[in-house]
Amino acid sequence: MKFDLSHKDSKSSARAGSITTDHGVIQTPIFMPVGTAGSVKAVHQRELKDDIKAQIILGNTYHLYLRPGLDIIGEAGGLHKFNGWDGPILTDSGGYQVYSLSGTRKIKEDGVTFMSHIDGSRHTFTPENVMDIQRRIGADIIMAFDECTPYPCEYTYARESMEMTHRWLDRCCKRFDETESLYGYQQTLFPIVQGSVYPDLRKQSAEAIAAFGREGNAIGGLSVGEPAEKMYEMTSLVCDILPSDKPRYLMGVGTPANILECIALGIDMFDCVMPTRNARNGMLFTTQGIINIRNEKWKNDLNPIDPELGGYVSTFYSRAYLRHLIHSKEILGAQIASIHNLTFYLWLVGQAREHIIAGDFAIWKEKMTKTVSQRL
Ligand code: PRF
Repeated sequence: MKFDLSHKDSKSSARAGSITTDHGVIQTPIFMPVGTAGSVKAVHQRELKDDIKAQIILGNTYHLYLRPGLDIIGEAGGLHKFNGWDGPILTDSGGYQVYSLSGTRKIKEDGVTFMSHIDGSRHTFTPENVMDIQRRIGADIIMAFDECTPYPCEYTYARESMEMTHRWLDRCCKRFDETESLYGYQQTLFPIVQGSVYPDLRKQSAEAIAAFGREGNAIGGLSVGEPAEKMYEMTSLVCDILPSDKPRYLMGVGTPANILECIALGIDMFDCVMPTRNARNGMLFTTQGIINIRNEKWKNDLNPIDPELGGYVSTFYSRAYLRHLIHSKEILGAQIASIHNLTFYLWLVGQAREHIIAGDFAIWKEKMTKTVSQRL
């Protein structure tokens, strides 16, 4: 993997760059659509590439390991071959899903024992086997095994958890470095900063993570229910410590406004289920603001979903038709709304990038934040 920074904004910490992987180049800042179980829900791979212009997608270790399992993914030649997405892929480590999805789980120094949310079977994730599993899934960027602390979180718990995440990282790096890619292309490991909302812990964690000297770094444990101001404060503090010549990935963030703010703080990569999950419930992000397409207001609106955005579904289908589909629980409604929202998210980070390059990012960001946050 190679990271090149091409532009730095003079009035904020925003930057534009590119990440080169063996499956293609990613232009940053970037948003990564979430493909939990090897599929971005309701969107097929050609739409991801041609309509949405996704440059990298996410997969989840937890889900893929439980179903369909590693044997078939391995037999296919890795996740790219299995799901037909030949661009870059990043897999999350399970360090978040294990806590949010599996019912009973036991966290110990060695690892986490949990029950599958699918059939209740018992499994253990350790830093070592999570590296092996991600080697087998075959993502270009794989994530360290961490504990994402909840919010709120007692200081002592947050400190002990962070320290364990650092010890786990040491084990992840050792295992990763003594193993090789199974499919002939490079993989890289990103560590994850934790520390809840405590500035001293975040500082400690960022320094510890930076010292590992990996090719990119992530920030976890945010967007878990804390006020947005806290998230920005922690992100800012951590970005100031993480090396500027490596990509910074803020995990699980966020709304369009969150993304613009965090680009200004120096984040290069984002992922979030919001554009796809909210699409299925009728919440649309547009260039003019937020639309709840279920509202009566759109019943007779035959205008395109978002004429300004461009892209096939956003300019071809009307608001009234999409409203009808969502109300009728038609599968097509979820498809159109998901493609639209993801197209918008990719457009937003693409615009941010252009304005960083043009040198007017700060002014553009203030205006765009207001526009995209307003409810129509
Ligand atoms: N850790 C991991 N994945 C994550 C998070 C984390 O803290 C978050 C927090 N927003 C989202 N996804 N491994």
